[in-house]
Amino acid sequence: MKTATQPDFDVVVIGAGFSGMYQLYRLRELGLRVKGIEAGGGVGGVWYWNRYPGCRVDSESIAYAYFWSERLREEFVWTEHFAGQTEVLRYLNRAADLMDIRKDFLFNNRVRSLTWNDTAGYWSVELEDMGAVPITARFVITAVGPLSAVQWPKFPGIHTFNGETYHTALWPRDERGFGGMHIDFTGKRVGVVGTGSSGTQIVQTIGPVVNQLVVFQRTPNWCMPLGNRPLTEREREEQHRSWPEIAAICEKSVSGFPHVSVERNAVDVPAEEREAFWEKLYRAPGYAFWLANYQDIIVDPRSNALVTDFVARQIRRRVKDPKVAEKLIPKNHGYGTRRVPMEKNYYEVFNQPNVTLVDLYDEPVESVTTCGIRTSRREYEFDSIIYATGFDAIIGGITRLNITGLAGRRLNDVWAEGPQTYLGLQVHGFPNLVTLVGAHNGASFCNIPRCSGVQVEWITELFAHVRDRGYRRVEVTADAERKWTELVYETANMTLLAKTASWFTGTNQNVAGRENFVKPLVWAGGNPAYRDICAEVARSGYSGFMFR
Ligand code: NA7
Repeated sequence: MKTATQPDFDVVVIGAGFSGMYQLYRLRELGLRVKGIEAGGGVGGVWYWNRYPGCRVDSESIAYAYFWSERLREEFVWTEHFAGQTEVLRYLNRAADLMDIRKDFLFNNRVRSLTWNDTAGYWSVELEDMGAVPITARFVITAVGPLSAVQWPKFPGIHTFNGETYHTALWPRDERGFGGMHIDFTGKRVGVVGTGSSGTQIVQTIGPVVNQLVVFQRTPNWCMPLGNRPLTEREREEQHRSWPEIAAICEKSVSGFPHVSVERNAVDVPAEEREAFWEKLYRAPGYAFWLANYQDIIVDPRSNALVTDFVARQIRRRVKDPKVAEKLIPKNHGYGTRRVPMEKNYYEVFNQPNVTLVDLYDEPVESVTTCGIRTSRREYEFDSIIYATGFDAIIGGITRLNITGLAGRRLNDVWAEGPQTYLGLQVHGFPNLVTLVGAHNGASFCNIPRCSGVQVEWITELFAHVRDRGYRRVEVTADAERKWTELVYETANMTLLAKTASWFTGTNQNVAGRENFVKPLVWAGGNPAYRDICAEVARSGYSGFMFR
């Protein structure tokens, strides 16, 4: 029987995605009593839920993986340079087998609230499916990922539509495997709302088979060719042979991907040379154009204007109708300042006669009707509507946990003006709570499997420190939090990202009060710098942390 000061578990980890699974595994190895809670019916996190047609990773498969597991790297066969969702989820399931992790997770259960009990010195974790009895844990680690709080638009009448309604992030599952349920859109009239990464992938996938497609676009994005193709046996062998070099590039690159920027400024390069370089880069796979470009393209507005002009010309070249091309070209932000969706023939879909692009700035949605979507101009009738309207990114996954810390303070109130954290890992006044891949931390604007792995190791060291010294409580000082938050802003402000409305800066038209919010939610100072800072904090005996 548990006593008032003896919680059920040492640590509860919320989320069984890339980071949560590995974190739980490492803490279990330390000998801690651990429990995982996962809303989905299986492991995989974002790859469990997002099973829409065309869903695929935009990072090189081999580097979108657990770097720590040589065995997985050796045995898992990636079939494409950029794996599809089914393959990524299969990979994560194999990783779960190897870590023997499922036995420690409670699946199909969502956390309703987290409440700090200061007298007992532990967290009460209230679950949706556990009646009135919460479980208790000395520590809680949220590993909910930046993209888990699904959002729907607040269109009047959204529930009245008589046809089929889908959300990309809640796609029906095919219970026999790892993919989504096959839904035959052939010959159907389909509306897609949203043109982020998910919208782009779904539009290019179903565009060629539907009878009629209407794409409702609010903010256009600077989409880039992904350059995916099957991996040949020889390429696979080559990747394995050169793994140490690939890993070393990811280690030193700003973003944890196998792309490193060129140490020259675009403004200093002669126009002809620059143009030739960009032509070549535009055809290179993955994030090369974004991340292996000149070092100043998202720092110096003059360079950004040059690169933006180049990409706009590509869109004009690919889209036949100049009016449609202009609608697809972003006017309110430069290239690379928001997440760049990766595509294959996305722009060409708009050359098809059965595809219509609706610019929601010109023609806002008034309501969803029983037959389709009514805008300020007309009603569009559909058999199916697909919402690719994304997430309340970074903040939503954490605030939806309804966290109450010391003295009854709610995290949602503390963060009302934007997150405040120390290292993006802890919040003052919320003892023993760790936000893995949370706001302000180095893994959220990075190759998450790679960067979260580094963070998991750091947190594991912290827990070893706590265990070895018999501490029961870890919290951060207000001063450390203030300084870190300032540094996050300062660092991000050196880039154009910080000045652009996007999910990196918390802007969200669907959340009251965040419509015009533009504050950096991510550490934009690069992965190596973040790693060094964390290492230095550990070396100093965890400055900024208080232990008891
Ligand atoms: P994103 O990138 O957040 O895209 C969501 C899209 O939905 C985006 O185009 C939004 O336009 C649009 N949206 C959201 N709400 C509305 C409403 N109310 N009306 C019309 N349009 C709306 O989510 P994704 O799922 O595509 O991708 C998320 C991440 O996953 C991506 O960045 C990758 O890292 C992988 P807006 O831009 O807000 O004007």
